[in-house]
Amino acid sequence: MTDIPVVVVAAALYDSAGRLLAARRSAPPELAGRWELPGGKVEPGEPPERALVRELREELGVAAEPVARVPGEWPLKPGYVLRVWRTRLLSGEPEPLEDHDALRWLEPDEVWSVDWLDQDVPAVAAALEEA
Ligand code: 9L3
Ligand code: MG
Repeated sequence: MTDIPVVVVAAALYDSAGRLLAARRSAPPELAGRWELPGGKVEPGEPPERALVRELREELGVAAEPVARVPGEWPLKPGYVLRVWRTRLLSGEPEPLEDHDALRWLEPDEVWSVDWLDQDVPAVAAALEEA
């Protein structure tokens, strides 16, 4: 057992039109159907921003660049915390390659129209404040 939480990194990913990407989880069953900021776990020794770039390539097939950390940290299941970066899409059109079954680009007035994971609600709100 360790006290050090596993960091889960996620992207507030914006396109050039200023729309925010939401991704619908396909697993695990208790989270499936809910929407999240895409991302995943940092591997041991991996810099978090590199982990974020890797996760977006694996999950969505895109190249993206973290621009700024969103201040704050949000608890997930025990032993896990969520950190978020405002992230810019560099190339590629996101596709749900892994762990998701739908993607949506949200206009600013649509951001609260999807059923975000409870854990992601404060993170999305904080990302919008930084916009
Ligand atoms: N999680 C919550 N919000 C997010 C992300 C990317 C992840 N925006 C939670 C879901 C899982 C855990 O973190 O319980 C690990 O995420 P993943 O590796 O299954 O994406
Ligand atoms: Mg993931």
